[in-house]
Amino acid sequence: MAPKKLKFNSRTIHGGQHPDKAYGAVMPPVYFTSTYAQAKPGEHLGYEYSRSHNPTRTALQASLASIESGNYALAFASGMAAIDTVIKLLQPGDEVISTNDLYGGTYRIFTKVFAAYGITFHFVPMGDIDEVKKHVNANTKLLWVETPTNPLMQIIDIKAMSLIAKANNVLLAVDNTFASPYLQRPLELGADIVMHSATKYLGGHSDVVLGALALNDTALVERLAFIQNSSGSVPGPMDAFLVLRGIKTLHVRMQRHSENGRAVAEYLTSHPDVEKVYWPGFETHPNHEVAKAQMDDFGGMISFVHKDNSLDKAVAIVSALKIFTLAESLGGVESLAGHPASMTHASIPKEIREKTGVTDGLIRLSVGIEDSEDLISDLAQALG
Ligand code: P1T
Repeated sequence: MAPKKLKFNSRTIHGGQHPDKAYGAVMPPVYFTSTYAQAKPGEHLGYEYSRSHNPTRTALQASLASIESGNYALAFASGMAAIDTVIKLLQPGDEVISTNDLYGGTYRIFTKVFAAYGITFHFVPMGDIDEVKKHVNANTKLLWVETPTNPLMQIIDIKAMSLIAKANNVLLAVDNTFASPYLQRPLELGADIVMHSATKYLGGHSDVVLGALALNDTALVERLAFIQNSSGSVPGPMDAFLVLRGIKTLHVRMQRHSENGRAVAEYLTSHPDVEKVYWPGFETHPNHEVAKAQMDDFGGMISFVHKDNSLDKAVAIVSALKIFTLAESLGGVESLAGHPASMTHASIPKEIREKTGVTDGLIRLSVGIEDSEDLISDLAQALG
C-alpha cells in the first residue's frame, strides 16, 4: 500500500491501492458476487456477503479515505443514502443545525422524512457564527454544513464550526460535494464526518450515482457501518469501480474546472445584462477570505441572475444554451446548466427558498473542462 504521506495528486492515484492479490491486476477487478465460499462456518478470506463487504468497494473506500485525509471511508448507493445513514445516528428529541442554503434533496429528507421521527432541524445562515451559537442547546447533536452551498455558493467557516462543535460535544458533518477534496479537506479543518455525492466531481463523468462518508474515529465508523449494513444502502461493484477510476483524474479535472470557472465567472460579471454572479473566487464575495483560507482554489460551480430576474428569462437562457446541457447534477467533464427553482431545489417551498436568494431567475452552472472560449461563446449567444 502506498504511504499515507504522499502528496494529494499522488494519493488520487495510489492512495490505499495495491495490485490485486490473485493476478496482480493494477486496477481492482469488479467483483460481481453476492457471496463468498467459506471452508467451515466463519472460516473465509475476509468476505462473507456483499451487503457487508465487497473487494471492489473496499478498494474505493481506501481511496476515499486517503484523499479526504481520513482513517476510514464508507461508500453508499447515493449521496442521499450517505446522509440518511448519518441522520440515523440520532434519536427522537435530538436537534440538528444546518445551513439555510443547501441541496433540495437534503432539505427534503430532513424536513419530510426525519422530522417525522422527532428530530428537529434548524436552518441557519451559518456564515453568521453567532447565529449558529444561538441555536445550540442541550439537545443539539449535529452541525450539518454544506460549503460551498448549493446553489448560492456561500462559504461556511469549517474551523469556526468545529470549535462550536467541540465546545458543545456535538458532531460536525461537512457535505464536501461542491469543493471535492482537491479544493478542501474538512477533516483537516476539524470536521468529524465528510460527506460526498460522489455522483459529482469524484465520479466526474456523469455515469454513476454513489455516495461517501470519510472520517477518523473508529467507534463512529463502526456505528455508521452497522447502520449501513442493517439498512443495505450499499453501491454495486461496477459503480464502486467507476468512482475509483474517476478519482484517479480528480486533480487534473479540478484544476481545469477551476480555471474555466474563473473565466466564465469573470465573463458573466462583465456582461451588462447580468445582475449578480455567485462565485467564491471574487474578492467581492462576502466570504472570500474564508474561502481563500480553507480552499486551495474556487472550483467550477457558479450561479447567476439576469437583470430581469424572472422565470421566463431564466427559462429562455437555459433553453437556448447549446454546449451547456440543461440537466440536474454537476461535476462531470461536460458543462451543465440548471434552474434550481424548478429542478434541484423544487422541493423547498417557494417562500423559504426566495428568502435565501434562490429566486425563479437564478441559473446554476457546472462549468466543465471544455475550452473556456467555447463555453463563453455559448453563454454569449444564450444571453442574446
Ligand atoms: O444525488 P445523490 O448522489 O444522492 O447526492 C445528493 C446530493 C447531496 N449533496 C449535495 C451538495 C448535492 O448537490 C447532491 C445532489 N445534487 C444534485 C443532483 C444537484 O444537481 O444539485
